[in-house]
Amino acid sequence: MRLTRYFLPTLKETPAEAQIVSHRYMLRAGMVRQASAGIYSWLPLGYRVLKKIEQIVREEQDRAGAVEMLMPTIQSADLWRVSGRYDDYGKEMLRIRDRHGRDMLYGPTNEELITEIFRSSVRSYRDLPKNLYHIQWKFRDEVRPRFGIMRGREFYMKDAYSFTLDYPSAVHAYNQMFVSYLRTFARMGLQAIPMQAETGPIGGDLSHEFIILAETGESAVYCHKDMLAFDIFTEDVDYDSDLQPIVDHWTGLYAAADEKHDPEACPVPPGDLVEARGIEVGHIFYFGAKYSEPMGAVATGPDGKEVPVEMGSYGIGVSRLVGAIIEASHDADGIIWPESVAPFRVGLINLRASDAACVSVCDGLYGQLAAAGVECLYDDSEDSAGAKFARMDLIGLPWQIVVGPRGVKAGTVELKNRKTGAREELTPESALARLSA
Ligand code: 5CA
Repeated sequence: MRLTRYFLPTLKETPAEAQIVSHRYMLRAGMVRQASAGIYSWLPLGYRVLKKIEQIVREEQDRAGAVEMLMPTIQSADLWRVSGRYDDYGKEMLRIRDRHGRDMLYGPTNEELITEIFRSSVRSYRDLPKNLYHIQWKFRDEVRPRFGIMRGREFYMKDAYSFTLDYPSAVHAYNQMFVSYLRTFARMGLQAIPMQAETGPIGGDLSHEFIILAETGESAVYCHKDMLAFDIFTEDVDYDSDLQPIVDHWTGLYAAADEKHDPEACPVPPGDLVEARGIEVGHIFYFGAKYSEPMGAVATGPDGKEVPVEMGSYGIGVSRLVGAIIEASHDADGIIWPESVAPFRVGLINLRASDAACVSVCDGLYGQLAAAGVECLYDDSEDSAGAKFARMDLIGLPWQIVVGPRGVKAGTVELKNRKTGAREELTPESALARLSA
């Protein structure tokens, strides 16, 4: 993509309303623009990152055996009356009345709707287990939307719902999501710590939040210090095998989110307890028959008896992850994207857009990178060298290729690694070979 054709409205000044670094950099890097409180437009650069994260989430859900579908954002209030949550959800739910006077709502989550779909189609244990998910916008009328997309009112979530016949298979479905979450966050370069959690309006009695430690995190969290030294989880897993040993390993040491932490009952000696702040990027729940019972979602078991199905739900904050990754990976100059979610892999800077030799080298590299399938943002603008360097550092692409008149004369370009800052002079061909590898 040529910068002169792109839309990258970067800001020089730090917007006054942004209190945390991810919000500041997302605004400055032209990734999002606030439409109204807690509601954002995703500008091209931010949208590319959102899509990359979404794709990793999708691949790992699919790998774990979940099946993708899409439910609407607007739901009928009727189903929520049956589950009892139409009243329970309170002011966080955005309620809408259609032209016929029917009560509708903008979905804050989808337990009711998926249970309704399930109950009308599945009758027998032979159709179980199932795990259905979608990646869809949600709306929660948060009292205090803040920190940009981190706590939005409209936000993008992956939510999966498992249906099983009995408790052991429900635990297996829970474990599948637990393990897939470890892999999902690891692929984004994040160390996510599973912590015991309260279930709030979703309900149930088994629940873990996946937390990224960050000073700016909204949640106070507590964990055994040895958890911080766990290697991030990248193993290839057979999701049909017994996953309990992996889950036991990750839940063997104490880790709890604020509402679940009881200082009196905490088993960790004070010297070993880390008190920190964290960002909740995922939350998984097992809630048995909480929805299937009142909504009549039943299946017949091998013994011919009808029972309400066992359910769990599993959320990932896809849009929140964009901010969480920035909180975990940045420096004073800007964002440092992990390769897996970077909006482009390479930023190609032409230091002298008016110089025919520089243009020729850049155009050549740009064409060859495209041919090799390497995503490249090509700064072909007339801006000053300083402005170009600052912008490229701010938007945080993993690699920069800098092409200037002096190097071009000597037959070289400069390759810079955004994360380490390491720079190397090499021929355009070698730079290309390195990035295409
Ligand atoms: N139905 C369940 C699981 S699918 C559910 O809704 N869980 S949740 O309430 O915990 O939300 C799932 C994830 O969405 C959270 O872990 C968080 O990462 C993200 N999330 C929740 N509220 C917001 C918000 N206001 N802004 C951005 N992300 C949010």
